[in-house]
Amino acid sequence: MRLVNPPGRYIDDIARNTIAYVLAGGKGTRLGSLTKVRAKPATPFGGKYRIIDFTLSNCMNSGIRRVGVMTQYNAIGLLQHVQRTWSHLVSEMGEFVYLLPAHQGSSNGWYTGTADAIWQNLKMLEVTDTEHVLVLAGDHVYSMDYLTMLHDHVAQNADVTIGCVEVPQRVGNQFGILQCDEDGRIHQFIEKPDDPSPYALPSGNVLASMGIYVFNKQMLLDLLHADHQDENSSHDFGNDILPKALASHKLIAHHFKNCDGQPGYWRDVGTIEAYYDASMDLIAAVPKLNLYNKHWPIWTYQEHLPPVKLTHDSCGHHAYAKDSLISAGCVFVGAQISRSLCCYNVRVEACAEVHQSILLPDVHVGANCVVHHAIIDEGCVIPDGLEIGEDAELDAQRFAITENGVVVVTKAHLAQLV
Ligand code: ADQ
Ligand code: ADP
Repeated sequence: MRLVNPPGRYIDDIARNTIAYVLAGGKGTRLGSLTKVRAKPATPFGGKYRIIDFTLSNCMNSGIRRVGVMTQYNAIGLLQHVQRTWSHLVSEMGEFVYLLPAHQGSSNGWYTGTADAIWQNLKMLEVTDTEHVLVLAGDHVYSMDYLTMLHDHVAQNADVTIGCVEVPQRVGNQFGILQCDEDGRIHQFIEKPDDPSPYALPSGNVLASMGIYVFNKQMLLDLLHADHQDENSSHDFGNDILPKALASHKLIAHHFKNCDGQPGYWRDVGTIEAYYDASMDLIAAVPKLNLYNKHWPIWTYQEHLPPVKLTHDSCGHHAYAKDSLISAGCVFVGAQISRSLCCYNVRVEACAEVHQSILLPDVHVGANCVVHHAIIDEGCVIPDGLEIGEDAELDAQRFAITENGVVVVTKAHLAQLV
């Protein structure tokens, strides 16, 4: 794998003098059964990727090749994936992706909050020649050129720049909400307000922090130092560092836009519903997130797998797939797949129907099954004839089901079926 920067791009001095910290240690409890066995950033997404691939690919494509990834809960799969994907970086050229698991930082403990995760890994800042620090999250799905944000930060002479997008008021309580003047200077930062309505923009939306920040190095050190002294702090950027920094520092909002000036596509896939919706967004004829953009590749690691195969069953039923994303190694035998996303190595047997569903890697759907409006977790074997997504009451007893009726099926659920 050779990393190339998009044509006409070069790694400029600002990118070269930036290091990125990727926060990948949250518990991910809102993703429910999907994150019981793996860290949220390691959750498969988009067929062949894992969620963290988006942030790390954005770094590499933006020319930021010095990255630390802070991990803690259920980290084994995440560590393995990041290691496999980025082991080829050229350390002689100062490129690296360091894995920074909790318990190995300066205090030997858990990361108590996002700011504490960085505090415990300041060594990475000390040993590198750095002007700017980019703080990112490992659980967002988007393609973003961080260099635009860095240039904005420098041009505005900001101390801290916060990436932001407009979101509807109804989801405003899940985000840090910003209020700023026409020049983008932030006057208020309210972390996850119960009622976001007072902060509504003329569009009716609210301006949400994407949880990604550019800091001037010294500013970050000062802020973290002050935070560390504060016994009442939860050591979190959204709750502590940013609201406090407002009084004494210049905080600027950077609106995430595509190169055509339109609002960029960004999703925090922190809940099952957001994960399901973002996956379904990919299936659209013209998806808002373009995985096929050769100038902005999403890098990942995947084992070598055979091509997708659609074949008829012994009774002559043909297999078909429409409006779907199908990954390598999948085999469909006389089965029908529609509006679905199949990760690698999925097998669907005779006369089974899969509709509006996400099948994670290595799923096996038995003959005559119906899978509708569901997420089937990695490695699940659905026994012949089982119907999922047809009877909400029954599904709620056997599996997990969201408010919007997305059924989540894990190996643990299947083991309990008699
Ligand atoms: P949340 O996403 O709710 O809000 P948080 O749970 O702190 O914030 O997670 C931010 C990132 O840090 C995630 O990638 C998570 O995995 C990671 N993380 C959490 N705790 C960690 C720890 N102890 N050690 C290492 N990593 C950890 C934040 C901001 C909001 C903003 C949203 C946007 O606080 O203001 O609107 O992100 O999604
Ligand atoms: P639209 O219907 O305006 O094209 P999208 O398909 O982009 O909206 O997104 C679906 C819904 O999710 C919209 O209501 C959109 O405003 C909202 N949304 C956009 N960004 C986010 C986000 N980051 N997190 C949660 N919801 C979002």
